[in-house]
Amino acid sequence: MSGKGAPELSVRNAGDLRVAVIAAQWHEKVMDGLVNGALRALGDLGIDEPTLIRVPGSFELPVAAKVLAARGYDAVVALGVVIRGGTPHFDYVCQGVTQGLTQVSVETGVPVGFGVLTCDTEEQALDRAGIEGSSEDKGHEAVIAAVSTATTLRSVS
Ligand code: DLZ
Repeated sequence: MSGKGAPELSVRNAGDLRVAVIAAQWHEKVMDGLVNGALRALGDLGIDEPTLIRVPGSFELPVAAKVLAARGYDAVVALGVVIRGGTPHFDYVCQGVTQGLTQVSVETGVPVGFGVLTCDTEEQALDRAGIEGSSEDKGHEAVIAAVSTATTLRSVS
């Protein structure tokens, strides 16, 4: 994880988990970085056959997350990029996806990794996309957070 105060998470015994990654399609270069970071994290954890589906935009992430959570996945990871434009649309999409994913996670009990970048500029998004020159790798982080939560919850059941 990165950012001031972020923990170093070590995830064990995750290889048998069923994990789904849902990725929006706006802002292709940033999304390619987020998806690659997420798949790399899953591979490192021994989760070799994750499900990857694409939805049109970030606003569609919550409904897809809800359907996959209901189908028995142990963790879901939502990836998207929303970049501020000249209208309030940015705020509505950000609010919808954030509240929607929170609701899915809490209502289903399935951890949902929040890999949605909400940025003022494309440069900010690229800096978090886990590509060459980026300082952060938010797709990777979202996987680690969701899978870590899933293994922790399983260990206390
Ligand atoms: C409409 C829209 C706009 C303006 N910007 C973005 C964006 O920056 N990132 C993103 O993931 N999606 C965007 N969308 C599309 C919405 O998420 C959604 O797909 C459409 O409103 C159709 O429901």
